[in-house]
Amino acid sequence: MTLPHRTAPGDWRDALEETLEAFDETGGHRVLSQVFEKLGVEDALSLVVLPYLHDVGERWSAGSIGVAQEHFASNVLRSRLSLLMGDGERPDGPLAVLACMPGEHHEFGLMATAIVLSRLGWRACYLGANTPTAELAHTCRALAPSAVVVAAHRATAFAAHAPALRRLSGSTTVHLAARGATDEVAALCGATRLDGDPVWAARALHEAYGRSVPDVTDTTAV
Ligand code: B12
Repeated sequence: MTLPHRTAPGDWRDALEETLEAFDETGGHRVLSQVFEKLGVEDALSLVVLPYLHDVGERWSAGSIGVAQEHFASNVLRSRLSLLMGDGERPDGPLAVLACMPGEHHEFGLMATAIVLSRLGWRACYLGANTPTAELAHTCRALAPSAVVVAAHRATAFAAHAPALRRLSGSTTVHLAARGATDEVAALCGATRLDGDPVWAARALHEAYGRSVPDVTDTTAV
C-alpha cells in the first residue's frame, strides 16, 4: 500500500483502518513507521494511535468489524508500542510504577503514559494489565517509586481495592487514571486523579514532580 501526501491525523487513522482491519500486518507496521517519523512519538500516540483504538471499538460495537479484526489490530499496536517502552530512560530519573487494576485488561493508555514518561527521562516500571494489588504494594515497597499510576475503565475496579490503595497512598503518591478515575473514588482511595489524555498526563506528572518539559523535537522511533 502506498501512502502519498498523507498529512492529517485522520488520514493516518484511515490508513491504519485499511491495513490492520484487513489483517495486513506488514502494511500496518509501514503506516506506523511513517506516522511516528512524521508526527513524532507523542503526537502519533495522541492524534493517531489512541483515537484509532477508540474508533476500532466503535466499529466493533456497531458490528462493522468482528472481534478478530479488533484483536488483530490491538495486538499489532501492542507489539509496536512495547518496542518504545523504556526509550529515553535515564538511570538517575524519577521512578514511576504503572499498573492496571485487577481485572482490567485495557492497557494502551497506561502504556502510552509509560512511553512518554521514559522519553522525559523517567524510569518506568510497567506492570501492565490485571495486576493484583498485593503485587503492586510489594513492588512499591521494594522500589520506593516517586509516583504510582493505576488505571481502570470502571470506578468500581478502584473502589473494590480502596483499602489497599489507601495503604499504598500512605507511603507514595498514588494517581488514578483512565475512565474509572472519578473524584469520588480518588477521595475514597486517598489518591489523586490523573486528568487528561495519556500523553498530556505524563507531561503533567513530569511538571508536578518539578521537571520542565523539554521541547521534544527528536522524532526517532521504531
Ligand atoms: C483494545 C480493546 C480491548 C483489548 C485490550 C487490549 C490491551 N492490551 O489493552 C481487549 C481485547 C483485551 C479488550 C477486552 C474487553 N473489552 Co475492550 N476495548 C478495546 C478498545 C478497542 C480500545 C481500548 C483502548 O486502548 N483505547 C485507547 C484509550 C487510550 O482510550 P480510552 O479508553 O477512550 O481512554 C481515554 C481516557 O480514559 C484516557 N485514558 C485511558 N487510559 C489511560 C491511562 C492513563 C495513565 C491516563 C493518564 C489516561 C488514560 O485516555 C483516553 C482519552 O485519550 C475499546 C474501544 C474504545 N472506545 O476505547 C474497547 C472497549 C473499552 N472494550 C469494551 C469491552 C466491552 C471489553 C470487554 C468486556 C469485551 C468482552 N466481552 O470480553 C473486555 C473487557 C476486558 C477487561 N476485563 O478489561 C468496551 C467498554 C464498554 C464500557 N462502557 O465499559 C469498549 C469501549 C468497546 C465498545 N465500544 O463497546 N478490549
